[in-house]
Amino acid sequence: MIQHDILFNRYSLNPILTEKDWPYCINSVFNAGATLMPDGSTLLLCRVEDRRGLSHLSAARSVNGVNNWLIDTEPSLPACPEQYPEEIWGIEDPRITFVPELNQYAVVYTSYSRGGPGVSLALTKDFRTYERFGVIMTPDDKDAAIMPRRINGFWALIHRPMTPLGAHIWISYSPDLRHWGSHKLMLEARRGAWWDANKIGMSPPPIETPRGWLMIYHGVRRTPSSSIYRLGLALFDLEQPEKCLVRGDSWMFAPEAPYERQGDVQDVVFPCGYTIGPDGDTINLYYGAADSSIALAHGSIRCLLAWLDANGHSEHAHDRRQQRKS
Ligand code: BMA
Repeated sequence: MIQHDILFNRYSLNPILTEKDWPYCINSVFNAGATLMPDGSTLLLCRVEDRRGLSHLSAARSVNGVNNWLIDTEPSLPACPEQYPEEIWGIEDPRITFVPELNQYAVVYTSYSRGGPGVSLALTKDFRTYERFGVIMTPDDKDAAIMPRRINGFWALIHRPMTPLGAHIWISYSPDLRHWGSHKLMLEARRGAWWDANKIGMSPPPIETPRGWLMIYHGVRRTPSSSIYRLGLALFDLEQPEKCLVRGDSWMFAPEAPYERQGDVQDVVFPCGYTIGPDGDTINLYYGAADSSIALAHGSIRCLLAWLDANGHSEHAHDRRQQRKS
């Protein structure tokens, strides 16, 4: 039997953070944004769901990014519905991008409004105080991150608006991080029986490589009993990121371990962040498991690109094959 490639190796002591680690009473912790701090330590900005069902964000810090987490004793980014009514039902799923031009971290998160989930932005230097920008993409929209540098003079935001025809990944541009336009479709959900049919979304922010922006995205397969959240790969042009260069056919990471298969929401792996090791190649991927805990898996940028070469197609080639089949 031919084995499938293993691109991410799970840390043997997963999950690395659960509700039991929390210094205050919560329901669950999952879907954390991640970044390296200037002192080399790892910061996770965790989605923490309280026992009303509403989420806020709290930081957990670790010297080695694996254990001995120092966790905020109170929410570091609570929802603030008095000032931002769109946060009435909490804030979720942060993606962190360090932006050298601003010398700040851009945190893009889902704000859960009465009108559905929208995309909000805050800037921070230290994950203790934040400058909030409020909603930058109206509902129904989520799975968003700012790119770390301007593209042709404009800031770029990757996001996932819902449309009646499906949930696809878009990119939008802004001169000032507040006004967004030039919306472009970046990656479409496939259709039919595919693992990533109908609903996809960017997972962590894209990784800049010499060959292009490498994106880990999730595909949601609806089944008669529930949904399965799996991960795939795509590569985009460095200066024209809406242009997909290669997209993998099969998924490359999926719920398999018990803590990914069972929890508040079964069969979910949902990474919102990663850090890159000192070798410039190792990816430490932090992912929410079954909406109940945070787990860690290790991969290699070089191996992901080689896998894409062997298992991917240019979107145009894919269209041609689909046309031939139909
Ligand atoms: C998605 C997001 C994630 C969640 C996942 C599985 O739509 O809301 O926060 O982890 O569903 O429930």
